[in-house]
Amino acid sequence: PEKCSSVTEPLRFDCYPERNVVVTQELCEARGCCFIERDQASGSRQGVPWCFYPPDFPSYVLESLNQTELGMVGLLRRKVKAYYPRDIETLQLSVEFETDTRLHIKITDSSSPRYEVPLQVPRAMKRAENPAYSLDFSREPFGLVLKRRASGVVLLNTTVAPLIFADQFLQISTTLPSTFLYGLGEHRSSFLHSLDWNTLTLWARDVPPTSYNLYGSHPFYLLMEEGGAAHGVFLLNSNAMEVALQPAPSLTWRTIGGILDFYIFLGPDPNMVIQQYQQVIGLPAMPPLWGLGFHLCRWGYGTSNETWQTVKAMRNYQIPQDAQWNDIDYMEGYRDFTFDPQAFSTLPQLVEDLHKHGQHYVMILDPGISSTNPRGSYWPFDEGLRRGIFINTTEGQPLIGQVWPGLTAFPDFSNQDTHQWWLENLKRFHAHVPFDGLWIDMNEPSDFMDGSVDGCPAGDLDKPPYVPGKKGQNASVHYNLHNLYGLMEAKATASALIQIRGKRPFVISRSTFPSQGRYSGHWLGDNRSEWKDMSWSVPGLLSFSLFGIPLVGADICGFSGTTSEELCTRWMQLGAFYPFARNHNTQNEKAQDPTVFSSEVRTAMKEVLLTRYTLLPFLYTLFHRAHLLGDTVMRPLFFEFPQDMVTYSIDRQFLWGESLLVTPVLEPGADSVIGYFPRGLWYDYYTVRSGAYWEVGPAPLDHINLHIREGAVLPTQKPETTSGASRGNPLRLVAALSPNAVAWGDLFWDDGESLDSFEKDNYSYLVFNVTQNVFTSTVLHANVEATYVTVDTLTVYGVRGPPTRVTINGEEHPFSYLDNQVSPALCVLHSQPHPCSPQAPLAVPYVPHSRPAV
Ligand code: MIG
Repeated sequence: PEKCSSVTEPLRFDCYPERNVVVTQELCEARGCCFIERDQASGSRQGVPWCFYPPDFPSYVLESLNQTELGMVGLLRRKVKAYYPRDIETLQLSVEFETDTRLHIKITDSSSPRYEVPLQVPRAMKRAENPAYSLDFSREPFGLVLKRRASGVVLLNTTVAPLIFADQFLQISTTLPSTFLYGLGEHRSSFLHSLDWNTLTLWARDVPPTSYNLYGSHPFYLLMEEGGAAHGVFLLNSNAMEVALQPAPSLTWRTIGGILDFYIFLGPDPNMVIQQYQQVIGLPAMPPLWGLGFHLCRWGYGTSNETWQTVKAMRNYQIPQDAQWNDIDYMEGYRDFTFDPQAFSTLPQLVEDLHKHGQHYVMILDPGISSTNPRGSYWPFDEGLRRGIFINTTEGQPLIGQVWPGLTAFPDFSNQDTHQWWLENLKRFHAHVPFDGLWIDMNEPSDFMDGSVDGCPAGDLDKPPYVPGKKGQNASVHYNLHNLYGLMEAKATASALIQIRGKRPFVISRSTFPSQGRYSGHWLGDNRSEWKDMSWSVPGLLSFSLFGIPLVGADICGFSGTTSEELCTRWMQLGAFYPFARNHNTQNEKAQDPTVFSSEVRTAMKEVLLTRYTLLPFLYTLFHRAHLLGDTVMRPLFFEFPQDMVTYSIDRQFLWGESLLVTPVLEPGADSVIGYFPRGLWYDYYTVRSGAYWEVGPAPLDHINLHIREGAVLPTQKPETTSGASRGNPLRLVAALSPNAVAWGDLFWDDGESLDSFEKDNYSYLVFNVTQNVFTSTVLHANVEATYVTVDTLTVYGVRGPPTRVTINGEEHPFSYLDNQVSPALCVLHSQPHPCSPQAPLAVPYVPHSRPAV
């Protein structure tokens, strides 16, 4: 019919998304939809749905809309049922104008409560006074149209397809103002998503990174509007879901439970969108300084002594290492809270030795608790059973699945009693093996069985009417909570670490959900030792910057498969700039830690780790800014250059903060690398050279290209082989002048590990400024006891011609001049108003400490 052919292909919204069904005209029309087969001859594209909604498909009608204190509340009614079971007839729409840049839209059953994600989100107290957005409604069919006031750009328009709200199928579609869409994890994909009929599933699963859904679930996207403004949309929903992208451009959210609970963030720049998102989900924890050092791990250290040998070899070659890890090998029979009394008999001594050398120990824990031990021989299970803290089947018995130790029960981390039980287990183990951090794996949760020993019970939770696209698992009895498992386990684990060690917790989790950054970092899971896997890590990690989890890394040199010397060298160079830097390997593969390679390669690896350690004060300060403000640490280029659309698709380079550009080699056999240098001056980190636009830089095997952006002052430090030793060294400040000779930078510094040092005022914060040939260091906050720090050099990049003289606090000083760099020999400067500061401290308010435009 006419009404069907009038819908252009990009605007055909799928009325029959079910897989494993051959959609016939009959099936399609039974749903009241249009059926038009793909006509290849006419150039129709792959992915265009054959069965789609006609414009008059029955949807909800907005029956009433009333003002409330914070916004409005409306009633939606559906007169004609849609085609999924238990369609909900009347819905409540609530809109809250929470802040000028944040809008909250919630749609739920108006008569009975439904499952909502148990996440504490801040509530607004009063209605936004001057919102950056305007919202219009369509009554029949119901729809929302959201605009950015300043530009008139339509950010959302949900009138393009019907709203469906059945008990186990909720769907809403919208147009998008551009195709520059990011986020929606966890997937392996380019940073910029394809909108070419691309459907992404969000359901936590234990599968090696492929193009399907992975370990975590992040229903959040960031979109760059043409013109440089950005907005973000968060659907607070933890059920299995799909997001269907199509070239209109448009997007469909399709979830199988919960409610539709949206937060929309108006930025207007991408940094602000991510800050605003984190104001809702929570700001990330400040990691301990040692967590930013280099970590070494592998699956398959046969013994504690073998592990120890590696640590000793690293020390022997003076290669930086802050933490040694153990995988499941250390356990006895893969049981949590045990260690193998033979193979790992010296584990306590190893940990003691690490501590003696200022190093740390991190071990793995899996959630599955072995359930087959004789009574009385395994306290974690016996006690868990006694306290009733395991996830139960519908019959009320602990659900038994299978993981590494064999049959296992799964702790229910949505129960506070489970947190207490987890803490007690960790405490008991810590008394023998005083670990410092925890690695929580398999917490999707992963189960080697399909369901449980009893299979999957019948019923709507295990056989929902609609199953989002995924391979392998069926939705289980924890239908609503599944995607939250990693988050809840991380919360219990971080809290236990605080109670046991009294210091900042360090937790790395495989499964994640929004607000995870408050409790843990993340690694990208089981990649392969292949070049393409190395390049996938960059977009993978950048996505987690959007998700508010700044402490992220990928297995350096690759997990499965066999690495090569060249790949591992390049990967160590890239990995030295992962916010969380860990080399990890699978079992039965050759060792790939830096000590096993030729001296040339070993030296290259050592050098780049020393560069990381040199930059630790800068990196640490970026983490403070993430913790305080929600800034990103590993940052996409377009965050700094939102007007430059070339940057929108760049995911082979990234920044640390706003000013250090990393251009890794991601290909074999390279001796140069091409990078994009957005407008402005970029100074080569090693040799002072300015760049502009696409440029080829030399990249011999022992070299990674790093550039400092004009206008930055980087606090660096002479490196040692542990962060604890480095942090005692004086600072070396590097100022990279802009063409008008100004620069700015800052330093957050504290003891590196005590809890809430910022919140408790036990830190120092310094701001560095260069203007009119004067470098000024200003102490905005000082806690000398916690943070004694001195400066021994200042290097200024970009000085035109040798200066006639350099004075420090009015006194002439000797200096060196080379290649437009001036390095005066500096006096000592303390973390309090100090003699090197030639001017009185500037009256700069402490919060927010953002960088002035240069
Ligand atoms: O089923 O503990 O992603 O890093 O080495 C595999 C063994 C379980 C998966 C993790 C990987 C770890 C491995 N684990």
